[in-house]
Amino acid sequence: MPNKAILPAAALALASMSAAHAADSSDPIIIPTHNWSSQIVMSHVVGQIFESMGNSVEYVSTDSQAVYESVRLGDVTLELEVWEGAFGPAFEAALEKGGLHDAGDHNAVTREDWWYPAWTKDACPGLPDWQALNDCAELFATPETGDKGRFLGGPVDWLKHDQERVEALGMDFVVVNAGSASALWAEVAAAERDKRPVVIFNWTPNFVEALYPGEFVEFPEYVEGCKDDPSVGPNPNATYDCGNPANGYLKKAAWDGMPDKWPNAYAVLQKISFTNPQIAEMAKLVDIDEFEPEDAAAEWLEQNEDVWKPWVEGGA
Ligand code: TMO
Repeated sequence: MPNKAILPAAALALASMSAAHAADSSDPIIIPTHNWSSQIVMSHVVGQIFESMGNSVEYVSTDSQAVYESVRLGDVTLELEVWEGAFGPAFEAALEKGGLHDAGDHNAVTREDWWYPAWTKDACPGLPDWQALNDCAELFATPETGDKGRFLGGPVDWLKHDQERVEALGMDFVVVNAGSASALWAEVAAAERDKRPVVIFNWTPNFVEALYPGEFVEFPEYVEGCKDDPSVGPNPNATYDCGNPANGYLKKAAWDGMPDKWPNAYAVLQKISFTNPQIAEMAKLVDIDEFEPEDAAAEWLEQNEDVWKPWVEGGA
C-alpha cells in the first residue's frame, strides 16, 4: 500500500512520454451520419473534438442498419448512437460476426415508440393503453386508411416492425412510413391547428418533448425474445407482440482496428458520454434553431466546454 505511492519519478515521466508519443494515424477517421438530427450533430461534435486533437475526419451518409456491417469491416470507424430499440438486433448480429465492439454507453436512457401529442388524449381518454388506442382507431382514420387508423411510422430503414406489431396484436391500424424525420414533425404541427388526434413514431431524447407535451403508447411490455420467439409475449403465434424497450440503452460502437490506428482518438471515444438533455439540445439546435449540423456542433461545443474538454485534456 505505502510503496504504491512512491513510484520513481523517472518511471512516471517515461509512462506519460510513451502515451504522448503513440501518435494517431493521419488517415481520416470516418464517421457515419444517418437521418435524424441528434445523430448528425453528435457525429459532428465528436468529429470536431477529434479535429481539435489534430486528427482528420470524414463524414459519410450511411444507412442506419447497414452501418454495423460497415463498422465491422472498418469501412467506417465508429458509430455514435446505437439505439437499443431500432438497432440492437443489427448491432448484436455484427458483434457476433466480429470486427466491431461495444465502446461503452452514453449516460442516457432511450425510448422509441408510438407517441401522441397531449391533445390526442382528450379525444381518446383511455390512453396511453394500447387497447384503448385501438378502440379509438376510427379517430385516426384518413381517406388513405379507410376505416382503420393511420399510424405514421419513421423512415423504413429504422426497421421498427410496426406492421408486424399491428398484425400480432390484431390492431385496426395501417402503418404509413414517413419519408423523413421532418415529415413526422410536420404531421404534429399540422394536427395542432385543429387539435386533430394523431399517433406517430417518436423517441426520447429528442427536441420534440420541449415543443409538444405528449406520451408514448403503452404496449405489452418489452421482454427478451418477444421480437424473435413467437411463444414470448401475449400472442403465442406471433413475434413483435410487444412495445420497444422503455429503458433502452444508447451505445457507442467502434471498429476493432480503431484503438491501434488512432489510440488518442479512441481513448477520447471511450470517455465520451452524453446525457438525455445534452442529446435533446443537439437535436434542438437543428430542428428548432435551424442551424446546419456542423454549425450546431460548433455551437454545442462552445456552450459545453466543461463537458468535453476534460475528455481531451484529462489524461487517463
Ligand atoms: C433511431 N431513432 C432515434 C430515430 O429512433
